[in-house]
Amino acid sequence: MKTRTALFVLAIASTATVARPSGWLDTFDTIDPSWITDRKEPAGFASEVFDGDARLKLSVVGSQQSTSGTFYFTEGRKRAALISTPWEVAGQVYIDMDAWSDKLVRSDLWARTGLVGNETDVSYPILGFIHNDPNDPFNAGSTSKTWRFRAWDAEAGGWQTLSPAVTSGWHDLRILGDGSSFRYYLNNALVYTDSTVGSPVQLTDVFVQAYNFGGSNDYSVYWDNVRAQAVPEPVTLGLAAAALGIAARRRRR
Ligand SMILES: [Ca+2]
Ligand SMILES: [Ca+2]
Repeated sequence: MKTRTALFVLAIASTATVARPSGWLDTFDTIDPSWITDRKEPAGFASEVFDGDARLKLSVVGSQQSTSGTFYFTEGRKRAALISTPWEVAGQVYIDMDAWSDKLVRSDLWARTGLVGNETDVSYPILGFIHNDPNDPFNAGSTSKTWRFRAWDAEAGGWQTLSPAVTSGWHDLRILGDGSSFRYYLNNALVYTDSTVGSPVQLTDVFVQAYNFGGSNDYSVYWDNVRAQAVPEPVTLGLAAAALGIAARRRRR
């Protein structure tokens, strides 16, 4: 009877894991209509074959820079992803340091946590890269431009420059929200932990954004395999393990 009780607990725990929303993975074979403009529509948000596969090509045209203020210099789209904690937002971005050596470039993967339609306690975890001169950010001709990976932590003062050096090629970006922190991973290595994440921390949206520096500074960035998904709940797994342990002990008696 007690073994049955333990197995029942296990069944409940397993069900809880399975019943969590599974999220989505976007391979950009086409552009899903769920992607909607955020801040300002970029010059291009299209599916294009690049490096052997269909990718998202996000294009910015300097002459189309917004006249409504710097807030709208950020251009891109967002897609809803309603997933309770713990969640994971990830994607791959291609960086071409040679092609962009004379360009100002910035593109990021964003997440939004909080309640839908309510900005109270909202957080925007962001992971991306930039190429510009931090002391002369809109000057493409500056000889002091640098490449940086960055994470956004509002409570820590904004952009945090990450230690890994930028290299050309594909990079895996991942943000993990576990309820008490946002953990940032670059190419599967933990590079930043934000422990001031507010509450609630339910994931609501995922964004792919670029920045319009104006002038004649046009560029396109390729993204692929952008995804939002629930990750296994450690507490639930712990419950399941405990139930298994109880069942095993009962059987031994
Ligand atoms: Ca693809
Ligand atoms: Ca924070």
